[in-house]
Amino acid sequence: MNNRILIALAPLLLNVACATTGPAVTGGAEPGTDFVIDMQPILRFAPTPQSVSVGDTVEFRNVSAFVHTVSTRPENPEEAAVTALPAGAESFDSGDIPAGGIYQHTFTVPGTYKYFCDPHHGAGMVGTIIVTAG
Ligand SMILES: [Cu+2]
Repeated sequence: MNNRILIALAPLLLNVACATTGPAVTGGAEPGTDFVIDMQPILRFAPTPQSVSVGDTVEFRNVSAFVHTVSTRPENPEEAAVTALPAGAESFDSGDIPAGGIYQHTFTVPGTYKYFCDPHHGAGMVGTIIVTAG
């Protein structure tokens, strides 16, 4: 799969003293990143919705002090309401992303994706990505 998790521990360790504002993910996006979506301290993904093209890689960056996830779980009735995947697209789930960590996903099937943060979707932390062909 194209999913990969890159845990950046350095920003986490460097920002323990300013946890009230959350550590900033420092530096630029990883090579090959086409779009960046932040996981914000106010429990929101931004920007959302985000339009991308087939083959684009999105880097989700946890710029907050909380653990977040980037999840799709159509098989779970409770979470199906905050999940949408185009026909033929496989679900994806980052697992826990610590403060300062990132998660990347490459979108290979066009259509509309709705994803959520596992601990915070009840607070409205949901997002939409629209993938257009070519
Ligand atoms: Cu969250």
